[in-house]
Amino acid sequence: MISPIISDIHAREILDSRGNPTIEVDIICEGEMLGRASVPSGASTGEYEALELRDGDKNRYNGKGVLKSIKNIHDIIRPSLLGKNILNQRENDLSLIEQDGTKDKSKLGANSILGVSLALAHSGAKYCGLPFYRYLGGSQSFHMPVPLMNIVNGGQHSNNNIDFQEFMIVPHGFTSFQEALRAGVEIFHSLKKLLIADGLSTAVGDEGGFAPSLSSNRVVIEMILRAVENADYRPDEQVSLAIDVASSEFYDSDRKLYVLSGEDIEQTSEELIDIYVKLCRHYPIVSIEDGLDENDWEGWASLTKKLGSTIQLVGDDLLVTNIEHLKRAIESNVANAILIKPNQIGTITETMEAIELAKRNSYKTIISHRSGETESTSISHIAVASNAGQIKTGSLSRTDRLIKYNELLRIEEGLGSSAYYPGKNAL
Ligand code: 2PG
Ligand code: MG
Repeated sequence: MISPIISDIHAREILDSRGNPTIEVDIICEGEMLGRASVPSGASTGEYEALELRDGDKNRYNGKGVLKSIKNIHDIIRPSLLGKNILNQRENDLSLIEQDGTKDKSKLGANSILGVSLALAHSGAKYCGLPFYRYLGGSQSFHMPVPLMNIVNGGQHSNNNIDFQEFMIVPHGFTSFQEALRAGVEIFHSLKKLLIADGLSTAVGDEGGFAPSLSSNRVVIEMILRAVENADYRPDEQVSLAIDVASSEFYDSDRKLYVLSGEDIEQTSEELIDIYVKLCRHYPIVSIEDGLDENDWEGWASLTKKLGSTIQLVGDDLLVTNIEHLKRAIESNVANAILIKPNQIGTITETMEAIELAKRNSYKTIISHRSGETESTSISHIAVASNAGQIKTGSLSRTDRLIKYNELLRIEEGLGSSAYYPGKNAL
């Protein structure tokens, strides 16, 4: 039997779904590669996310190379972990955090650290002969996540004129993940037919959702609801809607105004909140993410007061998977759900801590991909391991997105009769 002692660590530069370089790390024990992991990358990143280290050398990959990050892994992280036990995940993660020593992991790069942390976790699972979710979560991991599927892409993820970044369908009225996924796929194809009938583009954006030029956010919502009905599903009862506004991308912080250029309007926080209240009154919206800017805590408190008891209000750029930000939100009654992105914080240990803190305080948890993804299925496993309840991993096209759904199908099959699809209870 192989020993769980690290004998080598090897990192390489690979490419993500947008064709940008990213990190992949192998953990080697006794000459055998036990665990491999890669790191995703965001486009609409939060100001307070841990730092993604890139080379800045314009002669390679437009400055986006990650050779510095790889050098940090080989020269600094590798020597410190050689001889350590892969099973001591927390201890190893804490030593990485300590070695970096900065608040935002800017010395070694959060991408370097996460690559190693995740690869260690994968090697632990392999060593124990367990599926990754089982190794991470233990015997009581059995909740399949409700998917928030981003079928229309706007904002930073496309070149169209839609201000809100993501329009998602939430298939909650089903008894298994498999059936929920099928509904999502059928609605996606039904939407495609509507777009074609209206002479609109069916080209897709970064997360595999359609990116047509439509005149307003309302028009997008109405079209999606028609697609739901045409696919023979009942809006609200079976399938609801979720939106990621990603409003920091269009917030003018000097003038304290949200500039919705697609709709040609400028709104204060309160005016934008009013728009959300009206949208929620008219449409079956169950979740709004980053409805206000990451620094607009006053606006967020007001938004939470107005809508927090009826829908899910998700902090992504606002909370950046960081327990310090989450604690502030809990203390000031801001948001009621957190988006969990491992690369916003940099280790698997801190990721699990953020989920834990959220749950203890009745905040909902949504495990999330990034708009730039790899063939990794880690987040599918993290979602089940933590019984998170929800996952956000894009649309129903493009393998970088579907690979996560396909892995969830396998996990559900593996769980057999113990699998539980929480549906609305997860929201
Ligand atoms: C988001 C994400 C993922 P990005 O804003 O929630 O959908 O986008 O990875 O570009 O930050
Ligand atoms: Mg977001």
